[in-house]
Amino acid sequence: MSDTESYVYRYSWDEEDLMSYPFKEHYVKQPEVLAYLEHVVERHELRKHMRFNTQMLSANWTDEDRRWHITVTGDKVITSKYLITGLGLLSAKNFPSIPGLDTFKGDLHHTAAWPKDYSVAGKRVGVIGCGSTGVQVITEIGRHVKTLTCFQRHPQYSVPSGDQKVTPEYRAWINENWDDIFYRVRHSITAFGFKESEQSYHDASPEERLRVFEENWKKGNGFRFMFGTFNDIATDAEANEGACEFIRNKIDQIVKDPEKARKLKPHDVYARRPLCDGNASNGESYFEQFNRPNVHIVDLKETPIERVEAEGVRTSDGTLHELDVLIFATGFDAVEGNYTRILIHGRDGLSLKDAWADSGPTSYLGVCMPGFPNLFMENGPKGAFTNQPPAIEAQVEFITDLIAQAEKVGGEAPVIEATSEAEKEYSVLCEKLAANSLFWKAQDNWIFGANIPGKKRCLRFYFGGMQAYRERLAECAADGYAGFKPLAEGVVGC
Ligand code: NA7
Repeated sequence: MSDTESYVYRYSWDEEDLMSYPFKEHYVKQPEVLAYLEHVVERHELRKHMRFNTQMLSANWTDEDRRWHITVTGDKVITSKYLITGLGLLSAKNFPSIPGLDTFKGDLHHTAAWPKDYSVAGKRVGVIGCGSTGVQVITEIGRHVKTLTCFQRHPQYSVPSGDQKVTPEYRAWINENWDDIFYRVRHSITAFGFKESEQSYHDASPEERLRVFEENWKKGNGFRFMFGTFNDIATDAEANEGACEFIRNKIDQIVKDPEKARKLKPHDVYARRPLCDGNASNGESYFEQFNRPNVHIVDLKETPIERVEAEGVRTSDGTLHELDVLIFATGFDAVEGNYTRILIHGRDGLSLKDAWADSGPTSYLGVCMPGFPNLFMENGPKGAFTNQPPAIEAQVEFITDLIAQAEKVGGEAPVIEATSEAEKEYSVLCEKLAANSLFWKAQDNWIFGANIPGKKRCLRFYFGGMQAYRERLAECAADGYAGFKPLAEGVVGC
């Protein structure tokens, strides 16, 4: 389930389609996301431009012909002037290596490669990972399985999603307000479509704080709880702790077994990717699942996993958690994961992997890399930490205009390349913006590359928000594409 409201988890540029394409619930589920994309492809006759079952193996830039030479499966080489990658921010699976995994007799599944029609009903199920995905899985399956053992490393500040059916009145309101909705998306921090709070936690009385938290808990959504309650939850320690305390109290109120509640309560700063529960069709929340006698929580900080055995998972206290199925909700080798798996060589044979080895994954404006001319990354490192479709649209618009300008003034074979200085300045800006946020204090997660052993620990996003990110792109264009080298012929950059 996407935790962005359905109406802003879509393309903004086809108004007729915005008005007519249906969505049943406040949040779209995977089959609906796929159906929507297929619909857009059909509607705009895009399939003829697509080539399926074709894996990109390598891409090499050559200065001689100013072209990318892209090798794909079947030993075919495609030559192109520009290479635009859409490799996905969260798509290379993180499958942690746990001793004994290959000895497990049951079924092993990663949530990112869920087998169609596989049922967990009546089985003894283990879930490793309680992030966005784990929380959704646990909320959904608790009532169907024989036992559910949740292996949790970090407890989470999860709030209800507030998912519900879209009523005709709600849909009519959306259709009457598309312009305002997308204006708000583009001029906000999160681009989630809700009204972000302009009030400081410090300007509210204790009663008002409680009222606002309660109201937003009822409305649901993690991003709304973080950015729709008060404007300083993500930046001010005291405001943040106010939100944490509210959620911890909720956990105490909901979870009847005090031992389970203790394990489920986070005490660190609320500054990881904000979570919300799934859409349990019986209306139950994530924390309510733990009132079921068949749902157990294992705190991996107290009792880490020692190994996987034929019959299940053995933790350090000697307990064997017997399982038929082990689900890995362990996330992704995020952001650069797919880039470093492919051999992308820029100028002088430099690979993207090597270019990022010391600095960690970086870019100019989340889109371009010095040394890699005419390569444009959709959702590259240091793109906006926001609802993704609007961030992708902003990048598509920027890349399209930049290429159009190059084609206009750059002669037969324009070369568009960011400067190292621009990339460095942009990285410093990203770090400054993140350092103003409490996210900087909670670096032990995928946003900083800390979820995978051996990954460079560093910032992977632009934290200035959607409006500022769009402004940054617009300023670059208005300044004659500042930060790009002058084109070989004509001038795009300055
Ligand atoms: P996340 O958010 O990276 O969550 C992965 C979870 O798996 C998280 O709870 C991790 O614990 C846990 N994890 C990862 N490796 C291990 C090991 N080795 N042992 C135990 N637990 C582990 O991935 P999601 O798929 O939930 O969500 C990714 C994004 O997709 C999400 O942010 C949305 O933007 C959409 P941790 O909390 O790090 O201690």
